[in-house]
Amino acid sequence: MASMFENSSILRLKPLGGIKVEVARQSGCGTSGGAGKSSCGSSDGPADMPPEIWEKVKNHPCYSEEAHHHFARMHVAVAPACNIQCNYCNRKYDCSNESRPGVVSQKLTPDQAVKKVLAVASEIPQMTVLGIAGPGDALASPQKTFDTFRQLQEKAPDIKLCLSTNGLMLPDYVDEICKYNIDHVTITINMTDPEVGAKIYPWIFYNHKRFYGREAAQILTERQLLGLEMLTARGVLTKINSVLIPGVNDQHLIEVNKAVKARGAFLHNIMPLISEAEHGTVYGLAGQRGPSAHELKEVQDACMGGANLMRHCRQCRADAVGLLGEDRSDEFTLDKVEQMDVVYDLGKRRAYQQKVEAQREAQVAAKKAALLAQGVDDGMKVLVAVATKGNGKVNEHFGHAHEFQIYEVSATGTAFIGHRRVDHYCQGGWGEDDVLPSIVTAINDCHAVLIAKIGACPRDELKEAGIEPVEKYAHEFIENAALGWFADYRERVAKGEIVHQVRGDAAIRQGAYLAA
Ligand code: CLF
Ligand code: SF4
Repeated sequence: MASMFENSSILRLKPLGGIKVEVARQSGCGTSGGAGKSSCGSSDGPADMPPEIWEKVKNHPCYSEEAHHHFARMHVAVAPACNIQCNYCNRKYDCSNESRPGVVSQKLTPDQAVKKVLAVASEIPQMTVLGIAGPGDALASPQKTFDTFRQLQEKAPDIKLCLSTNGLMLPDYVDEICKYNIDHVTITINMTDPEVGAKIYPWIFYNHKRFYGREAAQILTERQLLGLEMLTARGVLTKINSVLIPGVNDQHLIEVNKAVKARGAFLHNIMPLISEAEHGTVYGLAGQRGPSAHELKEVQDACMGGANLMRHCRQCRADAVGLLGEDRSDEFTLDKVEQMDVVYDLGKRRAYQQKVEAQREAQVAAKKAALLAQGVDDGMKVLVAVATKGNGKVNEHFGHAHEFQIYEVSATGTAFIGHRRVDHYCQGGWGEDDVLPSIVTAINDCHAVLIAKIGACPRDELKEAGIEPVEKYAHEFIENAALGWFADYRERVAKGEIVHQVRGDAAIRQGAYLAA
């Protein structure tokens, strides 16, 4: 057998450049690196990216922050095998309540997967993206993966196809990816330095041989970066997922961000390590901790100005169905799908998408009007927490929220900066008092919480903690509501009715919650 280096792509890295790299660089939503531009998905849409790129991302809930309020994705678990070992992965562990990559309840054949996708598409017109993200690696089971994509391209041509891979086999399948119009590919890249990689990957299986430690990491990083370059050259949008592992790759991810930007990555999604002993992973058993939200934000902020950052990832299961942050996979188990009367109604799906378009236009107009009302920018910036159940509106009751979305607001605009998961306060008719302090802690760096409704008890407790509960903007668009509240807040400060206080990030520093 030829040596690894003869066979590998290591020595064949082509120089960067080419028209597609240029497109990606220009197009990213937010290359400016300012706080308001860090996350993909400006609702301004085509104004800040070429129309052909907007067309690809506008209905993709992961590639557009704004789209994730309106559109759903689903994953089908057709790819059980993997060709590398990550120290944070254990696919044997399964729990239907667990939400993290690699976890699934049912593995599917391509035919079963296609049936399920059509069933979901007929029930959920907002499902616009089908992803294959495991539970192993999509390209370690290429026949199953591409058979699924091939069938779907024929039977559901309006659904965007999305693939997630560790990148080891990516260079070998770029042609196949393009053949099936897979417009979006995610590569998990946790390092570009094999010394760091050796602490994350004990082994890889490549060219019929197992490689260990530094050598394994060297092959992996070179294959990943080559695959990224090849996709960029073919005009496929790529997102890089990186798992932030404190003490292992936290500082190094800044280098990773630069390396992937240089190769045309569209987005960089830095996610916190999920690590618990009961998951049975190497890291979990060794006591390797995940990052606090503050540590995560610090690394994300340090990457500003590089590849555009995604901050709204919910670290989905490999069989997730629904809007990001919700999981409706229970409604579409195989036995339920078998009983369903599936009608793939393209007209119904298009009508939903047109409705969203109209809503988006209204949302942009409302935001513009709210910005005009802000007056001079005096540099004041605050965070607000928002309870929403979708459609980009403040439309969730405080007690029903299982997460709060956090927006930074200033006179120049709003920026989504993350979400905070919480336990439900409302337990079917009564409030769970034990839960309230943890919710207050989770959002205690915010000046206000915008909700559709709130009861007297949590209202008082929030006020006591200096967080203003605001129902006034119920069912309004989030950005409009946040800007409206902010204008009112500044006016009260200007009139001397209240004193503006800079709220600290004590909760974040305590690591009281994670961003995902
Ligand atoms: Fe799935 Fe991934 Fe496609 Fe999205 S998820 S394959 S790009 S359709 Fe999205 Fe889920 Fe985060 Fe992935 S929220 S884990 S980034
Ligand atoms: Fe697990 Fe994915 Fe890593 Fe494979 S590449 S070991 S499936 S996390």
